[in-house]
Amino acid sequence: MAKSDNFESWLSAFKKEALRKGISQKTLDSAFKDVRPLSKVVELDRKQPEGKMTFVQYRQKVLSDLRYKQGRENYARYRKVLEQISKKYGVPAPYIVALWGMETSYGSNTGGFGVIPALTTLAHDGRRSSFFRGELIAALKILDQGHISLRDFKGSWAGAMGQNQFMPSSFHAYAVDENGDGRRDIWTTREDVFASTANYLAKSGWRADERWGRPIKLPQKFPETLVGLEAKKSLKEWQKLGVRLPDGSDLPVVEDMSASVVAPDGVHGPAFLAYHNFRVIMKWNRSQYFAVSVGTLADAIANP
Ligand SMILES: [Ca+2]
Repeated sequence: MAKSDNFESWLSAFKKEALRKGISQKTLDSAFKDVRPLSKVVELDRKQPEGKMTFVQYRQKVLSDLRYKQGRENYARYRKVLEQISKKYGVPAPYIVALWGMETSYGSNTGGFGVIPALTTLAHDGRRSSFFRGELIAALKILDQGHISLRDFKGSWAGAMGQNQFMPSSFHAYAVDENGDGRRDIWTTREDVFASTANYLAKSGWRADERWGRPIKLPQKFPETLVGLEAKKSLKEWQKLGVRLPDGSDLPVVEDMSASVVAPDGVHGPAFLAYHNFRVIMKWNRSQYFAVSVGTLADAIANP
């Protein structure tokens, strides 16, 4: 294939760019020693599951009993440090734990691909090369700054790294050195993992005194046109339109709060009020399935 024939020339041009952007020669020499495109990564990139799963199927898969159980256990185990971080960043601890659980099953499944080979493959491959080229530069900067050794620089096939699966650009924007050892270590230092997640949410506009949303019951014949993040109304208006809590009782009266109605499988499936923080979770991952699941898991962790 022409693609692999020209890999060496692609790489040498890329290295020149990286040098110009301030990456050290030493880092480039070690990071690209023996790096070749990984066919497994190209294969996985071509085969990403599309959104064919319903929300109910997705939820069943990602919110297993085990995930709930481990969420509560981990919340109890790390409660002290979680509450300190929660206070400092203004993000309730159960959301930090829920994102940790959703991303890597509480740190147990962080991905075994070398970040540099994986991102090199995707930057060279062409499908989304300019995005991954930027991520590869950002990844090299992480090595240059000494946050992690090359040997331990692991992530998903698409370059999402550590226990909260930050892309390298998110790492630079949001990762923090919470334990003060000079390294932002989202791979093995729990304080850094938790604080980096909290910082991401805080910087994305999290409102400390609001929840993500809540499950609701829609009235018969609720119009589809009112479903979705575009339609924003006060809780009072939703109440007037017949929206109720799941047990049929009235919505809470909070004067200045607006919400949207989210119903990922349509008006006859599960429905939710989505508050401002729902949109913040969607900055982390632009999927309503994901955001509802994070909120649901956080609620379950907070109220066992
Ligand atoms: Ca640290």
